[in-house]
Amino acid sequence: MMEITSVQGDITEQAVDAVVNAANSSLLGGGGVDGAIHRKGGPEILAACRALRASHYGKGLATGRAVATTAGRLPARWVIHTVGPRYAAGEPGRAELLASCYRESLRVADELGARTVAVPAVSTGIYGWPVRDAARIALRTVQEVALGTESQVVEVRFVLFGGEAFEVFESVRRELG
Ligand code: AR6
Repeated sequence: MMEITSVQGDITEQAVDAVVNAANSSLLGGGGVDGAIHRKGGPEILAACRALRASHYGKGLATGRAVATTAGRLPARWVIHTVGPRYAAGEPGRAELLASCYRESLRVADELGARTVAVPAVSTGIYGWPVRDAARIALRTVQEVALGTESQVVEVRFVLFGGEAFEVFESVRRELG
């Protein structure tokens, strides 16, 4: 049984098996969640990302995909890096890519044997996706995964940075039932 929960807080402080990072295709760091994860997790994460680039992702990680590294000094054991799409109104293909971020991240989590996973609101910061729309896509997708697979993951915890984003997620949760 996969439970979907949500909290307001900082994803780098979550005591879970894996945290999902809203990365970019370079995997070499950035601002927002990505910056916070690398800052708090320390250089081991960047070293692992560089190694992944050298071994498997010479051209970078494609949008909608996910890949795991160590979590360095974070309380979590793994960071699952995913690349969200930049928002562009009227391009439905991008919603599918955003959904793919959650599906792929949870698939990787299951492969790792993670039981608890913290996820941010991918694409809703620097990539500009409106929170309510992104929340609908994120929650629907995770609900589908929860119903459709035999995953070892028992908790998917949405971690919303601000009170406003948290309230929007809660209202979408009520809306979706
Ligand atoms: N914990 C939880 N949520 C956070 C945290 C945190 N510590 N910090 C920010 N957020 P963003 P994106 C929220 O910009 O839109 C980077 O440069 C934030 O309020 O982190 O997918 C990457 O390298 C927002 O709601 O990710 C990429 O280049 C959400 O996390 C680009 O940004 C996502 O915001 C990715 O942009």
